[in-house]
Amino acid sequence: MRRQGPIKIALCGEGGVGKTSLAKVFMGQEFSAHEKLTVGIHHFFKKVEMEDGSQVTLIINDLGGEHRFRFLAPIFLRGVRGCVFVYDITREETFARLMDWLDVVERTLGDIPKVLVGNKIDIGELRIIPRDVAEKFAQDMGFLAYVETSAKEGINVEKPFMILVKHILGGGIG
Ligand SMILES: Nc1nc2c(ncn2[C@@H]2O[C@H](COP(=O)(O)OP(=O)(O)OP(=O)(O)O)[C@@H](O)[C@H]2O)c(=O)[nH]1
Ligand SMILES: [Mg+2]
Repeated sequence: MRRQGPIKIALCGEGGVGKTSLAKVFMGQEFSAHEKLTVGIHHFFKKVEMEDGSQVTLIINDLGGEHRFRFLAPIFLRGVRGCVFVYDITREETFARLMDWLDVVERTLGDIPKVLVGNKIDIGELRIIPRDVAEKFAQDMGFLAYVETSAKEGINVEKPFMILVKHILGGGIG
């Protein structure tokens, strides 16, 4: 089998939605209720094993969601092959502002594989965005999938990353 170089994936979304928490839990680190806001860009590295037994290194780029870091987006997105867009199911504006993130990514990278994530389902009683609304949005905007996650409870944390990698390596098969 052809040797596969590292695959770069970007985490996009507003401040406080749980991007860093998802990345850390995906890395095998413990969830922190006191995760600090990300200043600038962070990189995470993770080796994953595919179904055929081959190993692939993922580089996860994590950008602070606060608007003052947005000028870093072109650097943050350089070489990225797929994007995970995260919003918080309990905060309406984090869903509304997905459009801004889609614009930034599309302007920089064109149409690349993307997965939509609704995080914090462990506090589902505070949910504002109904699941079917997010699913429809994901379909309309050409996302490969919509996944609901909880970094806190470790629910579905690997799934969005694995959907992307499989798609990227399979050249189209999700
Ligand atoms: N209940 C709950 N809280 C979460 C979850 N994921 C993250 N949090 C909390 O939400 C807050 C923000 O999480 P971060 O991972 O720092 O969010 P972020 O998207 O990286 O934020 P920025 O770095 O500012 O862009 C922290 O207090 C986390 O503990 C989750 O699945 N459930
Ligand atoms: Mg962060």
